[in-house]
Amino acid sequence: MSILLDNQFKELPPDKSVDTKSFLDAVSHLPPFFDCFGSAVFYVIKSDISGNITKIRKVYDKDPAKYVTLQDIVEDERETYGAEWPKVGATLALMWLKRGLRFIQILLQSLADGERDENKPNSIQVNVTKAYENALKRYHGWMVQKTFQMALLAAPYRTNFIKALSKGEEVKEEDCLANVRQFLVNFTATVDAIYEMYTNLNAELDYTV
Ligand code: 03F
Repeated sequence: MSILLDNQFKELPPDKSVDTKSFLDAVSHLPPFFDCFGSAVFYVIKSDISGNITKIRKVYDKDPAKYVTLQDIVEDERETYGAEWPKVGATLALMWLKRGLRFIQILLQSLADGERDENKPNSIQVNVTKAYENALKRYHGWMVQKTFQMALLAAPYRTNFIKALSKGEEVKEEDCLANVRQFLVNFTATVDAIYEMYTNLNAELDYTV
């Protein structure tokens, strides 16, 4: 079965609030996926994503009844931290986590849409670069952009990447891409909702690391 469909994100309610527990359960299936890439640079990315999930879960676990939605956490931290907010706590962790999720979303969407470099049809570099430029590049200084260049060179081939998404089974590319499209429905809606929340609460920051 597809690793994606085994770990689908939940459909959002009409008010587009994101249930904290379901969200944390769904995103926690992403980091183990990085182990199958093999290059050390993915360890850095995996740690960053896992670290942010842990930071949000820590806050949630303090009082699950109080923090039912992600917005409950962000609004509570706005009260608690005053002038330090939003560059603090789970608010900051989710700010960065959502950028990584946007990266993954754009990458998968681009693959599902069949975008490819005709000269290198088995490379996903064009898809990865598109995702990076849209989701992350503006937040990265020179050093981190170099790290990206390294990760880009270590990017798996399309066929291997698609195999990994299907847990290593031999599946037809078209079947796997159909699963990707299915996964993207709730995943995209969730990522969009988090971005919208950051805009509405004025919680977005624009500094580079
Ligand atoms: C800031 C920053 N985090 C951190 O400094 C940088 C980390 C390394 C980023 C390296 C560039 C990665 C580019 C991706 C290339 C991938 C090639 C893919 C090939 C397939 C923040 O960190 C902290 O997070 C925050 O807690 C802290 O407090 O200022 C704050 C303080 O700093 C980032 O820029 C976030 C990086 C997220 C990268 C996500 C990349 C995902 C890559 C691959 C996805 C593969 C698809 C998986 C599909 C799985 C389906 C099951």
